[in-house]
Amino acid sequence: MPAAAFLSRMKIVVLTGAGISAESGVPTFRGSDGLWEGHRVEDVASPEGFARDSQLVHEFYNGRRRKVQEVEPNAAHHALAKLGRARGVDLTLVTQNIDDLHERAGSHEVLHMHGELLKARCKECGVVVPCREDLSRASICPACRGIDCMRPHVVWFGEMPFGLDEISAAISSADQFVAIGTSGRVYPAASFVTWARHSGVPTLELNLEESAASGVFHESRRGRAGELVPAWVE
Ligand code: BV8
Repeated sequence: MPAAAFLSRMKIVVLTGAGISAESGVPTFRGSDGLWEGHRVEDVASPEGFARDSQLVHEFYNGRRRKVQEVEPNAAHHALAKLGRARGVDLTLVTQNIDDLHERAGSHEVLHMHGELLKARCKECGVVVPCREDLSRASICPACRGIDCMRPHVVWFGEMPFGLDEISAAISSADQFVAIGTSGRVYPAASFVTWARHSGVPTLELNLEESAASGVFHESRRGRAGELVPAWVE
């Protein structure tokens, strides 16, 4: 193999879910009753729910936005930031999470396929702005000056996730696909391991419990992300 090939970087795609932020104190979604912090998904994480009662939805996200600003990244976030800086690695970090803990641990170019809690978007003009405060019906768009038109910049059920083409291209040409802290219940993220297998890419799952996708992975390790991820990165 030509010398340059030995110098080529290993292409790794990592998908993270709520489990990687659990040890930071951010609640996961796996309520056995299928509720999200006591709310039906349809009521707080869908365009229909927002159209029905935007104040309820704002309050749901305002509480999560305040919480996320009180917590810190954990060892798993820091280990992935270290992996992203490793000379021999070309890391594509995709997250289902809407918190900013990967960035605060030092990761760059994080692909938030379900959007970002600390950003807001105008329904009328589409502008996306940083958002660390509570949103409400009274929120005014700083660009078009519209009222009651700001929404959380997150992907609700029935909405198209961000970056799917980029994610698909990265997975199909990866040397390894790794999922961390995800139950494999939400699509299309839950399909990524299948996309990887169809491309002959080795797959690894790091998760506290068996997930809906565990059987699809070549290898599945059980444990807390705060232990498994630093050990894997080492
Ligand atoms: C779309 C942002 C298409 C908002 C989120 C029927 C069958 C199949 C699919 C569907 C269907 N009906 C509808 C669909 C599609 C739907 C879907 O998948 N529904 C599910 C419920 C069946 N998907 C969509 O609607 C998506 N869009 O399909 O669009 C389309 C096509 C054309 C045109 C237009 C559209 C959009 C989905 C995005 C929804 N938004 N988030 C917000 O956060 O408020 S989803 C949200 O929930 C998260 O982002 C995440 O994706 C998901 C939760 O999953 P996890 O992250 O895995 O978290 P969870 O709590 O479930 O699991 C945590 C895991 O960690 C557990 O396994 C646990 O054991 C582990 N863990 C816990 N602690 C630790 C740990 N692991 C390690 N260490 C620890 N310490």
